Amino acid sequence: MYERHHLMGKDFFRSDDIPVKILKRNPQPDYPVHSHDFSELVLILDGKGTHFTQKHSFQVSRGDLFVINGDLAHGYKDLENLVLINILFDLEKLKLPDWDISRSPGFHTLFTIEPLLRETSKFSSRLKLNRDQIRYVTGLLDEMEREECHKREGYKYLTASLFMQLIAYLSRAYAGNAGSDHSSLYQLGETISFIEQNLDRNITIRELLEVSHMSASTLNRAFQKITGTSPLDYHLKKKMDRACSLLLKRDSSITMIAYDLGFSDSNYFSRQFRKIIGVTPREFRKRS
Ligand code: RM4
Ligand code: NI
Repeated sequence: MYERHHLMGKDFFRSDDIPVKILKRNPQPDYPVHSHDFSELVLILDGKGTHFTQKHSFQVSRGDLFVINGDLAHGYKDLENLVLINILFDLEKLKLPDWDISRSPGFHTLFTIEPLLRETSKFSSRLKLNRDQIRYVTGLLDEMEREECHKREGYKYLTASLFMQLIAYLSRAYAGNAGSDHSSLYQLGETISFIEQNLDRNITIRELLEVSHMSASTLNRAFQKITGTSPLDYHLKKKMDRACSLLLKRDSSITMIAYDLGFSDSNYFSRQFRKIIGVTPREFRKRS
């Protein structure tokens, strides 16, 4: 058995620096199972080998791109000249603006769904970049490395924007590359993006089954694993998150906010809000 170890962000990102770092492994040596308190985006450039988690392993080769969420234990073995680039990052510390990325199915697939379902063999697929995509992505990564090296004025700001560019590009690539083998993951991404785009009304489980192309039990199980709740509860939770940000803006009444989120009865909205957030919308607004 390997000894398990935990890598710490503070050993890779300086405290006054931006929590994004490019690490080239040429070659990547066999590496025992470990976890991190940061996440890792991996692009395989050359060679081959086995990437493994505690329950599962898969062969990697050029063009494979996947995200390892911090607490997932993983490692590499049986490597033959494996060359890869790691992008270490900490999304919580980065605090990037959301804008429209949460509407992108590819984004959800790559950054939430895949990392969480990687342990389930049914969902073992991942994004594979083609030659042009690899060229584009390595170009962005080279630029990020140069910024880090020279640390010229505004380099943190620029690095954050390059990283956002990378995320958006890969999210799009997921849509374009979604072949049959990873379509079930991507369909889950589409389902989450459908939910995000329909916070202004009620949706039915039937609609979700249509978007996901899954049976009710598969969809439910996958959702439990990804979000810890059922799809409809997740929708409600997202509505309430939006309600919170609308309440903070203070430019519309509680009744208006209820209507904007598809509630025809603002008392019912307030009760649901309280059930999920713990206080009524009025109290929430008063306290903040
Ligand atoms: C290792 C390997 C690990 C990564 C560390 C930082 O060589 O690629 O996955 O977490 O580097
Ligand atoms: Ni790692």
